[in-house]
Amino acid sequence: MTPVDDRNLALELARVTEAAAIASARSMGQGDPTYSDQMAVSAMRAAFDAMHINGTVVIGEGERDEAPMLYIGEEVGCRAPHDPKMDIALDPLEGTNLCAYGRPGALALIAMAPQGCFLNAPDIYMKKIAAGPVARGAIDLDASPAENLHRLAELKGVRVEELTAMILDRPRHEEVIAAIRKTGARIRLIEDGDVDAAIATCRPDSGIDIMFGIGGAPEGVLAAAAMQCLGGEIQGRLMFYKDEERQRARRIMGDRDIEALLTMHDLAHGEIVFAATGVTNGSILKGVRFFAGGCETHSLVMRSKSGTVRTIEAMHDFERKPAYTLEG
Ligand code: VTB
Ligand code: MG
Ligand code: MG
Repeated sequence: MTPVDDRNLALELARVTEAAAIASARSMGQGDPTYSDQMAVSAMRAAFDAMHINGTVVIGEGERDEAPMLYIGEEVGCRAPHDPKMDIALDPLEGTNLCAYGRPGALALIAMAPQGCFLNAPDIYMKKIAAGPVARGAIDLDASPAENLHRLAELKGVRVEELTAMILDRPRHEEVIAAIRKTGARIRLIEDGDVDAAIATCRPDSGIDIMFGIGGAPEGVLAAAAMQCLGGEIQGRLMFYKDEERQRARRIMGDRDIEALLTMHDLAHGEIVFAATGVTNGSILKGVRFFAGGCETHSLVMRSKSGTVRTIEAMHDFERKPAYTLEG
């Protein structure tokens, strides 16, 4: 892929996340997560058709027999003979409940890289830790929350009490939360959306310093792709609660040690392009805002090679873009 292609593709990718965000944002607050997800998936699927890539979904909506669109292994894009072969990790609506109940942090997400750059992660849980650029090489999934927080405070030149950790509000996190509280660090508990949380650790204006906890493994790959562009660090380890999950991991991960600590490089590497569009207001991006005849979207577009991080505020005109309307 030439550098020019790569750069253009990054912008094209934002058009695809915008389409998914606009479609799902219309369902905000309807209380129907499945419907919100369907809106995002079908809009994203349709928008891919215009992209000049030979894409293969590697992190997607599920196995072929359980997901009608954007399933793992599905080929997307124009797929002309000269179009670049790309692997795609996506989550058309990360935080379906957030969108369905109008809560902050829902995103439409896509990462793209040359073949073989994303971990084929099964759709199970992953324990994760993530922090921004100053923490590169300094956080450790196997160390205690206290140790990680003290290291980070030192690197940031602040007191531990001045750090903010973001973590999914789940009973499974009771112990970690107690350990963080003991250090005096501040906590923001979230209902869903740990990709948003991981990205937030890399954005100085988010007020979030570190993310802990167990969330989805596919979301771990997406977060790693984003963090390769942003310069932060994430580590993960697959969590197995059932034997069937181990078997599934072995099947899709081949020779890899399924219990091993997964570095950011293991999760995602190579020349990654990443795009995210806010569906509901979040810690990094504003959500979709509708007005007469159109809407406004906020997206993040970035490439790991250049490290350029663009925020794109776009105005969409429904008259000239009927695909974005309820009728289209
Ligand atoms: C995780 C997290 C996501 O759902 O997958 C979580 O990574 C699932 O955890 O951001 P539960 O089964 O406890 O809900 C999200 O929060 C939303 O997709
Ligand atoms: Mg999803
Ligand atoms: Mg998700």
